[in-house]
Amino acid sequence: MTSSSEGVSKYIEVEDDETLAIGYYDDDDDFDTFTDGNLDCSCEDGGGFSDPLSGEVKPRILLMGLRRSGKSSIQKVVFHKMSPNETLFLESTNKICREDVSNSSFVSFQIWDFPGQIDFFDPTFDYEMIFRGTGALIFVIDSQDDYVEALSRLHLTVTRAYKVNPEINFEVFIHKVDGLSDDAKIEKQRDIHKRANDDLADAGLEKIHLSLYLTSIYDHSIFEAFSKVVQKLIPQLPTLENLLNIFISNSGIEKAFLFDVVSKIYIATDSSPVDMQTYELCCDMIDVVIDISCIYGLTEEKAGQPYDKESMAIIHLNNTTVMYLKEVTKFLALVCFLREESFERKGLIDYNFHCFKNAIQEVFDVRVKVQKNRKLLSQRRWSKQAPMESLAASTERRPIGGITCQSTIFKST
Ligand SMILES: Nc1nc2c(ncn2[C@@H]2O[C@H](COP(=O)(O)OP(=O)(O)O)[C@@H](O)[C@H]2O)c(=O)[nH]1
Ligand SMILES: [Mg+2]
Repeated sequence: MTSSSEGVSKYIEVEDDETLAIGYYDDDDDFDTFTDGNLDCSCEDGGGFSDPLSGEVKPRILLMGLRRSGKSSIQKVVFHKMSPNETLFLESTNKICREDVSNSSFVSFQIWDFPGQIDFFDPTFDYEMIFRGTGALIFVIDSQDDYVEALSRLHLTVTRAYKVNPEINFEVFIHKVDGLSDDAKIEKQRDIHKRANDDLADAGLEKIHLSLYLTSIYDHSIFEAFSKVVQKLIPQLPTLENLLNIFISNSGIEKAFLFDVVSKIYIATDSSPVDMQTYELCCDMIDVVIDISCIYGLTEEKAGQPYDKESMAIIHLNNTTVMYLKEVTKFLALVCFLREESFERKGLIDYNFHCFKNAIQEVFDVRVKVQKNRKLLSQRRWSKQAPMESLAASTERRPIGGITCQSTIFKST
């Protein structure tokens, strides 16, 4: 193990950005969620579009597109562990399915699965209300089908949504690409991108940015695409990336991912590029850990979780690379790639990991502080009796300002 005296100490600052933190998380998502939260994946039908009075809702991710394009399959495969083949038997969706996904402190949103398409001219359908609280709109296009109608629907949906809420991230999944050759995939993506952008330009809306992804439920592409969509909704993403960068550069690690174990969405990675193979290996490693743990780790007498504080795994690949998985929180895992010679300094890596974990905790603490402060403000705002002076006083007592992780010292050799 490398002694701390040789180490280069680094202090990192975690800035709390109040404006970014606002509006993304539910009020009742408190510290418990970080340590002892429960997976909440209840499904309900389309009623209850209205936001709670507090105005604080999880960001919405809308799944839209023509019928049979694969929307429900995507949701079932990513969030319900349905096997891709089982989606063949999915019944068509006839009402909006709303689902809360609160796997961890950083992965918290609602997914709305739409039946076919919205009829924007139906007066009983309040699409303005839906778009107002939306963080991301995923438009699914079946790449194995003729996509002319899908493109005109995409244009209509995006332009309507943009008028209501210009902050929405527009994500286009060119889906079911499993049947296409690599060349055909690239060509389809280019063609759809060009046509969709031309349509927007004709309408004078070239400032709308569409992000395109090639996806299929039969490989990891759908998880990777969803990871990118979710990351855009995590206000703390730059801080998490920064922490990962510092962690890997001081530990001799080549690549690190912070994974939400339940959904296999990676919520952050360091700033080096991600290649699909590495991501797939991480997903496989998580599956191995959970499967082995479920089969051999749990006993009937001793109830427990397949993933807990003790969870860790080391896999030596035949190309002198080591994969190292460690538990960060009940729902998050860090998966690292490093060379065998770097892994000899495991003590240093573990020490730095300990610092990294503490820093994540501090980022979360700030978020909780911001939320509590906002909850207080919101309660006061709604209470007519509350005098303005006491509101100001309470804000002063509970400042939202940034914190400095002075305790976080990463070491390197
Ligand atoms: N080949 C292929 N088929 C898919 C994929 N995703 C979904 N499907 C199939 O597409 C059909 C329609 O899916 P569904 O989720 O019901 O579509 P929805 O109407 O948009 O919700 C089902 O038979 C799925 O098995 C994919 O990635 N590849
Ligand atoms: Mg459906």
